[in-house]
Amino acid sequence: MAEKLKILKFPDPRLRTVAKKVTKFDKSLKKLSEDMLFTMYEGNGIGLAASQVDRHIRLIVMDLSEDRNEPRVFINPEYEIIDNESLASFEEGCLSIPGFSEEIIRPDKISLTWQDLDGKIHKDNPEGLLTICIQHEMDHLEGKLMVDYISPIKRDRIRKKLSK
Ligand code: GNR
Ligand code: NI
Repeated sequence: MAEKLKILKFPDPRLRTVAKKVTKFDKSLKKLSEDMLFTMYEGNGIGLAASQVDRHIRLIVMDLSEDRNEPRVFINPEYEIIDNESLASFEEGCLSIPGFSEEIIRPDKISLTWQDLDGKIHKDNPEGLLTICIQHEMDHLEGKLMVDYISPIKRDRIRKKLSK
């Protein structure tokens, strides 16, 4: 059975940890990804990075489907920006920063490589929401958060609110 994991909340310093590459594609990795998907669905999120559940490895889960029945797992993801001039703005939220959303501008032409739970390598040039979500999640793996893109004054206001 999948278990619900505790999601770290900003400004928890553990969210600033840089995640390590996954090297063992074993049963415990599969179990963690199932628990993360369960936790993501419970929180009505579209993505979740292992960093958010205090597991500092390069693992991301996602489901962008309307019916919430297309779970995806990305391990050791890497992306390259294909076109620096092509940008998209999207109102983002984060399960680690509850009650807050902000328009974030990001590159929207990227090429992506990742591994699946068997260690098999995949490549794709994603489109739309996947492009945005994977960058948001990969920021988590680098210890970076949405609030790092906004003004320090706004960030501090959110920090105070969530520290209560
Ligand atoms: O649930 C989430 N929604 C979302 C909306 C726009 C851009 C990114 C996201 S990811 C977020 C879940 C989360 O915090 N993932 O790290
Ligand atoms: Ni997030």
